[in-house]
Amino acid sequence: MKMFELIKDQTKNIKKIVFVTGAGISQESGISTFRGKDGLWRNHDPMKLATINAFYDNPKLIWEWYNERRKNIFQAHANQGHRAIAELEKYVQVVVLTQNIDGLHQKAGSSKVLELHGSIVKIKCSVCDFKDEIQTEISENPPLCKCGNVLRPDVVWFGESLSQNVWQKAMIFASECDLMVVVGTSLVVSPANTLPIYAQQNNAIMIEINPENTEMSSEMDLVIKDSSAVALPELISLFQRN
Ligand code: BJW
Ligand code: ZN
Repeated sequence: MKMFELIKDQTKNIKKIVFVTGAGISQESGISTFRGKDGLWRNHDPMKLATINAFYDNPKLIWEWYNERRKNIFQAHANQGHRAIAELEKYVQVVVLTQNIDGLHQKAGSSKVLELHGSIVKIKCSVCDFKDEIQTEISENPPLCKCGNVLRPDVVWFGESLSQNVWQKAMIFASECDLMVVVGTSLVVSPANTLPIYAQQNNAIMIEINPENTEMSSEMDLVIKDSSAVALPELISLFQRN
């Protein structure tokens, strides 16, 4: 691909790469994105479902949404995009900062993945400290904790803080990288959408892979307006030739 030639000469100097990924990277694995035309779930706006108030109002509805997503995610396979990122670890230091809860980067073999918004396999009590990981379907709806209160997905909803431990590390990785590749995210949700700013402050090379423009597109050194399953293997091949 012609556009990648622009950074080809610079790949030798790149030691640390950070990928910031969002729902778009898993779109080609059959997992819906949040915004845009395929973002609706049974006429519900995911942006209204992904809140703690929606959960307290109707835990059964929210669990129905997550149960359908669990089923779909558990049978999904990593795609060429996830696999290309995992492959790149053979050549250079790679960290993945993902907003996705689907675990597909890990399935593809990436070893350093920080899950900013939690994970589909994790559940926790809405009241006590109970936490668990469940790799199967959950039949009870809503599932209850031993303490009698409702269990919830251990994911980060609007108005909730990210795990401070995960976020601290994410900021550090972002501010120390030489190249940041922002893939398949609309960059509308904070604080994840501030990660490119930390990389810019370190004068990192900035690349975006997204068929659509985002608010950060004009700040990028290179914008690849293509799907991630097509663009990522091309990008990674530049490092393999070194
Ligand atoms: C392709 C492709 C292909 C397609 N190849 N690309 C007012 C009130 C309260 C809070 C706020 C407020 N104003 C701002 C806030 C903060 C709020 C926020 O940012 N809101 C904005 C919407 C305005 N953020 C938070 O609340 C965060 N917490 C926080 O800030 O704590 C401090 C705080 C405390 C108290 C009050 C206020 C602040 C938490 C955010 C949690 C987000 N959670 C979710 C759900 C996670 C669990 C789950 O998955 O169910 O995270 S929402 C949803 O959005 C999910 C995603 O990770 C996240 C980002 O979406 P993403 O990944 O970018 O997906 P899309 O669909 O938006 O974009 C897909 C992209 O892919 C598109 O660009 C396509 O073009 C592209 N694409 N196909 C490549 N094949
Ligand atoms: Zn409990």
